[in-house]
Amino acid sequence: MKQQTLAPPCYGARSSVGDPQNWHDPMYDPKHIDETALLVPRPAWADPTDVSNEELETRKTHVNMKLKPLRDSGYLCTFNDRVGLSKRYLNPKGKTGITGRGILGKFGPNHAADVLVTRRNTQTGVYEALLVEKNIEGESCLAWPAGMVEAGESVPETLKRELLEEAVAQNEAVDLLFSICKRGVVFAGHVDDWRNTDHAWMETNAVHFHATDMIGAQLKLSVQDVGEINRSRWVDIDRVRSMYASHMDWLRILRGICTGIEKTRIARPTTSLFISYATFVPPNKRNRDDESNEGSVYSILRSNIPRQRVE
Ligand code: RP5
Repeated sequence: MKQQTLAPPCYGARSSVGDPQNWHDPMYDPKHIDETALLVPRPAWADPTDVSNEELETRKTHVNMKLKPLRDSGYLCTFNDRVGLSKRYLNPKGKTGITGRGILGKFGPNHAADVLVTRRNTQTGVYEALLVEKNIEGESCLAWPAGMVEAGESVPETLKRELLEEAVAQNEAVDLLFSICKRGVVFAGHVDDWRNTDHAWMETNAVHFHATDMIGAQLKLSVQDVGEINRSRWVDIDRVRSMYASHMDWLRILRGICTGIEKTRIARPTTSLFISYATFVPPNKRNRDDESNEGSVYSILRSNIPRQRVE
């Protein structure tokens, strides 16, 4: 996983993790990194360093695609770290080699929203994803437009704000995209982000919108957030090989979904493009294990984008 092998340069190399789920491993000797604690004055998005578990326990985390209070998640554990035994909320995907928050703002889950827009290129017939080239330490990395859910914001609000900041200009096509092109939640849960630590991790809602031919043609590429994004562009969905954090996993899911859209389009060309995701999930894949996986596309019909606040 990236959260055990990659790290922003300011973290240096991560300590060895061993069995990621064995928090009581006596050999585990993680580094403590809390860059956020050094910021003066403390930014509004950051927890105070002494935030208590009592304060964290009511915050929401994803368990099997559903938001639950941290206190009901089972992530609280007595952790054997270098300063002795302490009770902490721990990264649900296991040890990372780093304690503290790293460069994340909140202890526990840090909530984001990712907007996954696809279209059919009417000239080539190819299915395309609306991606950004994210500036990561001076290098361009392909990613879906995305960002943190800000205080007081709902996930749908974040999705639209981030799409407009990172990928397209506001016009009627954007409003139509959000009002009539929403297909479903492709993923909701923990993200394999290189900033994650044992005590702070990214979670997201990755929501898919498939633009009709007309809306897809009318979306105008534009980047406001030029500090973080080098450019936005439509990319052939079959030609992407690697992406930021867990983004490639969602693109792979959408390849299957676009195949389903194409089959429906050819079979019933005059009907609406709306089809259910379940239509193209192979029945042999729909077993109980898949359904219990966090973020599984197979649970899509049971999930909604949360309108409630995530914290
Ligand atoms: C990832 O970080 C999420 O999937 C999302 O794409 C992104 C949000 O963080 P920022 O890019 O806004 O810092 O984990």
